[in-house]
Amino acid sequence: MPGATTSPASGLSNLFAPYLETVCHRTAEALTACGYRALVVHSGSLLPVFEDDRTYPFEVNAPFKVWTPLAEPDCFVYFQPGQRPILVFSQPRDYWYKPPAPPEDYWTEYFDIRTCPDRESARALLPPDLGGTAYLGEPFAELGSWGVMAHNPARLIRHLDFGRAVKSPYELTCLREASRLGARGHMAAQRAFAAGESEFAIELAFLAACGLREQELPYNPIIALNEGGSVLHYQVLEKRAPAARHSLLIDAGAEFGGYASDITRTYSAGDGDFSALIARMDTLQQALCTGIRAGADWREVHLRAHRLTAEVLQEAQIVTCSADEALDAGVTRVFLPHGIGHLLGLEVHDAGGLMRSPEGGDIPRPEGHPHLRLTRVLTEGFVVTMEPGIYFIDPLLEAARADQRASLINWSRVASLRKFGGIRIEDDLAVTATGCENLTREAFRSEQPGN
Ligand SMILES: [Mn+2]
Repeated sequence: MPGATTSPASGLSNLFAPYLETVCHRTAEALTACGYRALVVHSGSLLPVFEDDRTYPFEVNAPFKVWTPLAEPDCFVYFQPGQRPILVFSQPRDYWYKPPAPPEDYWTEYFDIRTCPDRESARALLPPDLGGTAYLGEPFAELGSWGVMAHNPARLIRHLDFGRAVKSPYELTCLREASRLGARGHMAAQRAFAAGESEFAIELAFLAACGLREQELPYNPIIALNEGGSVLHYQVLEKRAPAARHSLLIDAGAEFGGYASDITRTYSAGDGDFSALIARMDTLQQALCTGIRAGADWREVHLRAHRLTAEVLQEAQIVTCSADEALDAGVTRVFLPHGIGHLLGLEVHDAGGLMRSPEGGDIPRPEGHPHLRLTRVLTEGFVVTMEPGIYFIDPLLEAARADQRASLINWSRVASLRKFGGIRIEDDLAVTATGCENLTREAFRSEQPGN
């Protein structure tokens, strides 16, 4: 994979075989349960820009990445239970662009690979009768004549997505590598911040250290100096460094084998008071990580995060009341308006976080917490993020100031902290029977110079 100078590819082949077996087994069960004979998955098409001869950057979709880390447009995976999966590989005959070479990697020996020059000719390389076949992917013009049974059937997608939450040893290896690449990027970003660079220059430092281009990242990095940190998905990437430097909030991850890391760190430019608050949030984050193991109910983890946040708000004199009062009055939600974490995998916010079972039904979010993306009880093999935060968000503060919460908030303290934007500390955790493996902290340790 690009930039993976310590690529674990040699070990991946041995891990990929049992992983693919699991995928085949899971898919066979889902097909049977939903009444299909086979599955065809499309990697996606290049999307042209209106009135131009260019296309938008290609993004391969997750259902395709389940089968192969190949990130090329107009490829198809066909799977019929009991048979070797077919990969139809699209290699355009083109002299404007360099056609991709047929894949030769740790995963290719497990597929029957057939090469075609374009999407139209892909059909002839698939079985003639697709009558009992479900199609997954963005529909395209010729698909109507392919004779598939169903396009993106919701029940089947649900069955497949539910199983994706549990990661195999192969997937964990990819996630560890994505974490290492991400940690390298974060360490370079921290140095760029210390050197007084702009948000844009910090992003360039991150990309260079990961060895990835922007479109290869699992999500657009959030790189916010000063009060920008109060915007949860801040996207500006200011090209000029601000006159005064207070803080950096960087939420950025890397990708390996199609799997994402999702990492956030917050730094103070020197202010001791804000540094102490970051350290306090780090302690809170680690306390939350300590409670993660198979059997933990994520809704309780989220509510516990709010209790601990209330204590920090009280200790840091951001609220004028007790921690209990802050919690009961909903004041913690002013400072922490997002969920405490989510599933992580082929997508940064991975599928299936609310599902009660593959058959149907969602597990409701706790009342008053509409943004929580995960409500399931954790199982061994789940990979989740743990991302507590405290932010000084103007619209939420204004709303609190206009109602009964106003008297519970220390407004002069808030005014002095506003320029720092906020704090978020986010690690990726692989859940085990008795605890969890912190992929992010381990990655930072292993990427430390001298290791
Ligand atoms: Mn996250």
